[in-house]
Amino acid sequence: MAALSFRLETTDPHSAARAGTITTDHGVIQTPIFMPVGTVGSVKAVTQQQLKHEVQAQIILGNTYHLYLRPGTEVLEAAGGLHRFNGWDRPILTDSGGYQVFSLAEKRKLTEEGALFQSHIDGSRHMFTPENVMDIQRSIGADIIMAFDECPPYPSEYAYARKSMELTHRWLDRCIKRLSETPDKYGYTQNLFPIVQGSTYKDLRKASSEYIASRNAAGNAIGGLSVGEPEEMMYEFTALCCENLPADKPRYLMGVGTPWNILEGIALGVDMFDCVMPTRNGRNGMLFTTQGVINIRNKKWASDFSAIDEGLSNETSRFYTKAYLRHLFVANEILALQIASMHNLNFYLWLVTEARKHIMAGDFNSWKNEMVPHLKQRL
Ligand code: PRF
Repeated sequence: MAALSFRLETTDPHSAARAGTITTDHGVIQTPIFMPVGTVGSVKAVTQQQLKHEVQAQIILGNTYHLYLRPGTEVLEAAGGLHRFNGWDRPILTDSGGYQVFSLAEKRKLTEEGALFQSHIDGSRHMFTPENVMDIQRSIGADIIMAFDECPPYPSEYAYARKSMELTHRWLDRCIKRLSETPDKYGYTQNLFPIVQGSTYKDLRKASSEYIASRNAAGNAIGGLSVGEPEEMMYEFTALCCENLPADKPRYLMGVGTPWNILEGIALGVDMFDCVMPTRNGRNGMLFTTQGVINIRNKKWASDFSAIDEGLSNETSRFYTKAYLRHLFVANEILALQIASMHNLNFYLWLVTEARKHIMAGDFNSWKNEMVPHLKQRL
């Protein structure tokens, strides 16, 4: 089995957007791509069959933090890895746990060695280190393993941001060492993506991008953005990182974002995105559509018998009406969450597929500039 490879197919003449192909042992990913988040090994309210056949997701995410706490690596190893456990036979990427420890766990403490924390489930005590986080991701069976990093909050003082970035770099070296000393767990190649940090300081972001680039990994990620900074600032720092990361490796912007954030990210040279927004906001009744944003709980949809989104070809988005979906939300029906999640994922996958087509056609930038205000409209 072979290490992940990236083939750059087309570069947009009027922006930094690219179309490419990532090849993994679990199949090919066409970029730019959006990766649905399956925190505990399940994309909430959506089945693996729906993800594959209707949403046409090419890769999904899992979280080390959640999967380690439940069901635990013993069960995952006994199953033969997460692919066998949940039946998803396409690529899987796992986030490394550090970010989740700081957003979810109780009583966490950071040291040079790693992160001490108490489980949000039962209060039990655990320690994540770069070494055991690599071992856990191997056991989960991720095709793409994220390095163990620290994501500083926004805003952070310069001195803190620098120390944190240096710690992330030292942790990266420990991740690389550990992976090189341990074999792939299930016969296919498990690839490490390091993560750029550096908060909102240009010199730190540049230094971190250069350091990460020097490790010569199969792909690289940009972390520490979309943590509360203004949108324009996120774009500025995404651009700076992209400019300093190698062009011949995929670039992954972690935890981003809205449909317009994704289009702007693509224009800046990002190839991969993930976000809970389509599923989480969907469960709250917020729908992203080809015509703009809808709050489906609003009374105005009560007798609107048009399809959820005529602009998509996916069955769920065309088959059910806005009035019916509103009714399901108002009546607190479980099906509301399923339809809304499916629709939003259909839309996100449509968005990146369209972006790819326009990059290939050479008119991505003008299309993007038209789409951004259009998609932001509140209907
Ligand atoms: N690091 C990791 N996961 C992440 C982030 C990060 O900085 C972010 C920030 N947007 C989301 N998910 N490991």
